[in-house]
This record gives sequence, structure tokens and C-alpha cells, in this order.
Amino acid sequence: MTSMSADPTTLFSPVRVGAIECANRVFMAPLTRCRATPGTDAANALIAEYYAQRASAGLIVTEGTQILPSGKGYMGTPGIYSPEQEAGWRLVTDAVHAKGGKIVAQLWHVGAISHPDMQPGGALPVTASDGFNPGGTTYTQNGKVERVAARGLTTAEVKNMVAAFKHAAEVAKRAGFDGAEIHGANGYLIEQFTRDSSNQRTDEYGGSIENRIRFAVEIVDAVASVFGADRTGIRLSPVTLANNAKPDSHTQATYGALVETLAARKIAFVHFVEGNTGGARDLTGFDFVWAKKTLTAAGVTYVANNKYDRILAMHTMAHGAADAIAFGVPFLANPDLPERLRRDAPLNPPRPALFYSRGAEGYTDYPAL
Ligand code: 8OZ
Repeated sequence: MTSMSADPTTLFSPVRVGAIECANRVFMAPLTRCRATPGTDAANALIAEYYAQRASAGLIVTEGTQILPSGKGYMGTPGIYSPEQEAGWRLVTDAVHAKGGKIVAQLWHVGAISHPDMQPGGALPVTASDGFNPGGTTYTQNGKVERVAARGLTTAEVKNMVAAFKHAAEVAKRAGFDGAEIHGANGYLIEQFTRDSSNQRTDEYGGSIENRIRFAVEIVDAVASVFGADRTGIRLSPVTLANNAKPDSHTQATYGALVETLAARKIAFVHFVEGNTGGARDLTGFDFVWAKKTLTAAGVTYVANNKYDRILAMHTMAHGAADAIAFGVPFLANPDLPERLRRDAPLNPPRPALFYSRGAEGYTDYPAL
């Protein structure tokens, strides 16, 4: 063997993720692309073509899909709660499966990251605690707007939210997905509950670590009741500062307790943003090596993500520090990324101006080798 890319035991060997048989360990990370059909927020033929082009990924995690209208935070993101949306996702899963791929739906609620302009009835966005404002600006149908202070969910509403995640999982299952990834990362609703920097609740969903992780764990159990724990995963970003998220006061203790609970549940996988989402990997505060060992001991797949390139991915696999690597931006411009990495072929450069635009340009027009 003259090239690392020829080694079948690392990035290019099959892996079983819970009950999902994946042909290789080059996974496609969730990527927001804003191409849903206006009005219905449904996936469509163009989105199906985009994912089918990327079906050689060991596993595709879809872009974030809002579980409710109130979970939407950006123009053009797809939903996963209505019959039209179920039909749209069926186009996607059929197209990916026809090419031999595997695909899980990412279930998402943005919480306070939304804006009244995007909320049903112009209501305040919802979050863990009254008055939480992540700050910054967002784009709505009314242009660039400042974020506002969100409204804390009542205890009864939190339970309804867990039920809404379960409903979304049921839609995803009927639409033909191989499983679901719960979006527990990047400063969105679940992370707003997890961190004491955004959760000041006094009910059973706030205060102690056990209480703050309860929302995530109940959602995991709800989704697992639909798909089975062996087709349920979650994405976590213990140290991210995405969406202006402030660190938890005890990152290792909080996320460590969550990881131990997920290990005990024997879910299919935990997908880690190892650093600041889309940015620096040199943030400290969480022991990802410990997480890998803890999850591996329980038979839970560790999916690593954030700024991986070919060399870092191969090195990480060679050292047993991950079971699979999720690539985001590289997959966007390279539909055949696993083959390009295997051959050490050049990568198409991405066109950031078209990440969140509309239509096929910068979306389905990237050539394969
Ligand atoms: C980029 C733009 C909009 C949303 C995330 C779902 O950060 C996102 C997202 C990323 O998880």
C-alpha cells in the first residue's frame, strides 16, 4: 500500500451505526441550503436531486428541518410536520435509496434564534427562559431585523414540544428516512435548555444539570419510541459559541452527564461539533476523547465534525478518535466527496454567495469526477 487512501479499515470501510449499515465513514453533515418550496416549506424535486447526487456518503444527515412552524428561524428552510412536507421528503428518501445511500432527518427547533416576523401570528419566539435574547440580526421577509427577547415555555408547553419532536419523527419515518438526528447543537432550542447561560427555569427543566438535560433526554426517548434507539442520533456542540451562545458554567459536567445518559440509552450515534461550529477547533472545556471512550464502551457510534479535511480525517480515524467523520462545506461543492478523498483528487471550491440562495445554481451544478 503506497497511499493512505487505499487503507480499507479507516475512512473508506463500512460502519454499522446502530441498525443503519453505512458503506463508508465519510458522512455528510447537516447543511442549511434554504431551497424549500415557499408557502409549504416542503422539500421538492430539486432538493431530492441534490441529496441523490451525494448518496455515496456513508450517511447523509439532512439540513435542519423545523418540527413546527415556531421552530423556523430562516427563510427557505424545510419543515417536517405537514402532509405536503412528508410527500416532499419522500421524494428525497426515494432518490437517495435508489442510489444505495442512507439518510436521516435532522429534527430542529431554533427557539430564540427566530423572530416574530417568522412566527405564527407574529408571536415572540420561544425559549427556555423569559427574556433570553441571543442578540444579533437575522433576515426575514421584511429584510434585516434585530433579534428580540424570547418567551419562556410553560412546563406544559415543554411537554408539548417533546410531543412535537415525536410527531416530526413519525412524519420522518413515514417519509422513508433511515432514522433521525436530533439537533441539540449550535445555540438552538435544545442547547438553550442545556446551558445555564440561557436556562434560568425553576421547574423540572431548569436548575440542576439533571433538570437542564431533561428536555434533550425526553426528546431522545420520544424519537427513539418512533424509530428505535438504534436509529436515533443527536448532534451536540459542547463548546460552540455559534449564534452567540455563551458557554455553560460547567461544560464538562453538563455535557458529560448528557453523554453518559445517551450512552445508557444505547442510541445509534452522537455527532459532535468539535469546536466553534464552522470555525476554530482550539476551544477547550470538553473532553472529546473521554466522550469517544464512553460512547464506544456502550456501542454508540461517535461521529466527528468541524473543519475536517482529508489529512485530519485520516489521522483521526487512524488514531481511533472517531468512528466516522461528517464533512459539511466539502460535501456542498463535491457530490462525490468519498471517492475524491479516496483518490486524493482535487476538490471543487465552494461558492459561499450561493450557500443560502435559491435554485440550482451553486446547489446541484457541482461536477463529479
Ligand atoms: C447556517 C445557517 C443557518 C442555519 C446550524 C442549522 O448552525 C444551522 C444553520 C447554519 O446548525
